[in-house]
Amino acid sequence: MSIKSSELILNPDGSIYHLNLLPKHIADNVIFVGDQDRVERISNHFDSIEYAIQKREFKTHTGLYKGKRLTVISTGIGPDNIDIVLNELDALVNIDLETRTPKKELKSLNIIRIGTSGSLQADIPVDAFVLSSHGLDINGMLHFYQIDSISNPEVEDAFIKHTNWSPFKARPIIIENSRELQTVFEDENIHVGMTGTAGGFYGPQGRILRLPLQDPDLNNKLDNFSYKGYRITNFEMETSVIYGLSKLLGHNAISLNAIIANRANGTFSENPKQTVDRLIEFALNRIIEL
Ligand code: R1P
Repeated sequence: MSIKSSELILNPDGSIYHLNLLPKHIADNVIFVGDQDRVERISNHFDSIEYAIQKREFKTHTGLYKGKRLTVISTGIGPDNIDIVLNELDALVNIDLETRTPKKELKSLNIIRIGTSGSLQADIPVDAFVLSSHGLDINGMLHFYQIDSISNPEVEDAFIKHTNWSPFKARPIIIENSRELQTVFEDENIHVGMTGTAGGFYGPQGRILRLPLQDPDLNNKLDNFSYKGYRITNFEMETSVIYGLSKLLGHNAISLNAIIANRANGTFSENPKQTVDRLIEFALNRIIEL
């Protein structure tokens, strides 16, 4: 059965709706960044760029880095955009866009997020790097999918109990990274831990400007939660959904974050750009091992 044009939307040139890409435009190794301007900061390192396009916040450059074909794409901010980017990238490789039917042989992409994030631990300072062992999903988008195969009820129940999680908020989900990709990117200088993924920047991450919070103590509870040797290291807005949708769709994902704020001691990096540039260089040097 072919997928209807209201569900799999293609542009007049046959490209996928939001990303504006054809299957030939993407490499098997895909870097995700939040910020559109970070795309150039990565592709500036490329030997050559074969394709560049942007629609809304989704900017894509595909090219060669030290002879390896890479795509870098900006996702914009938040879990909702990851739903678009991952479903459309998967459609480009795993759905025949002409017959509108899923392919028999499915392809697995390697997806590497290079992001920015706030540390929740006093001993993970600004300008450090974190590799996410797990995504701790507290935003709820993944509940619209069948997630039994990727959730970890034992640790989720422990987290719900530890935080006295409100039943009015979506049930937290804890999803593992690609252990295979972790072996490529782990390094003695990189902290490894669970990354909390929130559906907003202020209230959902415990920031108070003028509005009171449902649970003002949540960040402290996150800070002192641990499970089987893992603790919650940092907060951002994409990792859990990248991990969740990648696992459901059969792709491998890893998330690397530059720590630009420390929420435990209230500090902010004096040179976040330089820190992100260091993480980009680190990640590119490891990506060529894939
Ligand atoms: C918020 O300022 C944004 O920055 C972080 C958060 O996850 C969110 O997307 O990541 P990026 O710098 O990759 O966008």
